[in-house]
This record gives sequence, structure tokens and C-alpha cells, in this order.
Amino acid sequence: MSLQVAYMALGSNLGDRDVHLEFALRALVDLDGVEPRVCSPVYETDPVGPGEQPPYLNAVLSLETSLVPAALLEAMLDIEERAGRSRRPDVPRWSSRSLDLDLLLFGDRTIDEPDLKVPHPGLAERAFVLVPLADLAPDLVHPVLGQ
Ligand code: A4P
Ligand code: MG
Repeated sequence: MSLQVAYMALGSNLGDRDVHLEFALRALVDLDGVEPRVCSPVYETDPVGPGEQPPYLNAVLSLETSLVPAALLEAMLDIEERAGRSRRPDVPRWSSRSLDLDLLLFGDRTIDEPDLKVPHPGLAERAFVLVPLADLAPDLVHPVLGQ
């Protein structure tokens, strides 16, 4: 497969947040078929969503990859797990997490599968993703919304 440019969101609001983000960056550097390019500044952001949660650190990373999207997602889930992210069924969705990696964009592809939606469904509504993404790629156009 040819090289694609992808954008990935990184988030942490549990434990040593900056250590978790650095862990993710290093793991992505070490990953075959993935070439991290530019990382945005890291922002401290108020938690969005239900319930009481500590503040997040959020950033967006651009990368080049020869992996297919499903393989990239699988590697991301593995990195989350190695950073101590718990995915037991009793951990509610949107609860605090040591590391959250979301695939925001994969070239200009649209993917609508049960376990992979690209562009990420929350992308256009969330300042904690849009601000760092705009730092990296101010002229980027959402492949579906055209904005
Ligand atoms: N999945 C589908 N599409 C994707 C994609 N594009 N990237 C599937 C990554 N994963 C994708 O993810 C559940 C499943 O989504 C994965 O197994 C994958 O197959 P998850 O990370 O366990 O679920 P989640 O993160 O709890 O839910 P979700 O809907 O991804 O929530 P978000 O969007 O990650 O939001 N406030 C601030 N300030 N900063 C944050 O980073 N994050 C959240 C979580 C809430 N509030 C926040 C922040
Ligand atoms: Mg997520």
C-alpha cells in the first residue's frame, strides 16, 4: 500500500499524563510502517462529557503510514493497553483514561465499519481536537463536511 498521511489524537487524564503521552509517541516511533511527523503543542483541557473527571492533556500527531487503517487501529489499541488503559466491561465508556488514541483522519478516506469510523465522528465538534489539529494543518478540509 502507498504511504498515507494520518492524524491521530492523543489524550490522557489519569496518572502521569505527560508520561503516557510520551510513551505513546515513543511506541509510535518504534512501530514498523509508521513514521510520526509533527506533534502539536500539548494542551490542558477541561473534560467534555458526562460525570466528574480530571482535566486532560490533549495533542494531535501527524504521521505517514504504509499500514492499512485496521492495522493502524490495532496497533493503537495495543499501545493504549500497554499504557495501562483498562478495557474491562465494567469500565464505563468515557471514563478517565491513562491513554486514549483516536484516529482522526486517514488520507481523505471515509471508513464506516463497526469498530472503525474515519473521519472520527467527534472530530468536528471538539475543541480539544480541532485546536491542536489546526496547529498542524490550518488548511486541512474535512473530507466529508468540506469545512
Ligand atoms: N473506534 C471507531 N472509530 C475509531 C477511530 N477513528 N479511532 C472504535 C479510534 N477508535 C475508533 O474506543 C472504543 C472503540 O472505538 C475502539 O475499540 C475502536 O474500535 P475507546 O477509545 O475505548 O472509547 P472511548 O474513547 O471511551 O469513546 P470515544 O467515543 O472514542 O470517546 P472519545 O471520542 O475518545 O472521547 N475531554 C477532553 N477535554 N479531552 C479528551 O480527550 N476524551 C473523551 C473520550 C471524552 N472527553 C474528553 C476527551
Ligand atoms: Mg477513544
